Amino acid sequence: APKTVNKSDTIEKVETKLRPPSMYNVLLHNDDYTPMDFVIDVLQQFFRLDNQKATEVMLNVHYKEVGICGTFSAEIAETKVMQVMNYARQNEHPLRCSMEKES
Ligand code: TYC
Repeated sequence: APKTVNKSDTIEKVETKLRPPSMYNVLLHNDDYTPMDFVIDVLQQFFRLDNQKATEVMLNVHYKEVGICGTFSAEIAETKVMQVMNYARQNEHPLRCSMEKES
């Protein structure tokens, strides 16, 4: 933010415009081994989707290889990715989750 300063070094103006945070899509990736019911469980637990919406997102990923589970600020998106990856690892499924900056 530009600061304009006069000759006696008194601050005349500081830009105070606020920008909305960059947003990130959290993505789920298809694989051949993770059970469909486990993916539905992940979407309900970590993304608060109801059973119908979770099933729809899971099938979209199954057929199209990748799909969006939700869109969040950077910190929340990072947390979701970690939660999903940890939960998948604990249950010994190869499910992958990642994030991308929203266009
Ligand atoms: N392809 C998996 C199966 O047929 C199901 C699946 C869906 C796996 C979505 C991962 O992100 C995923 N059991």
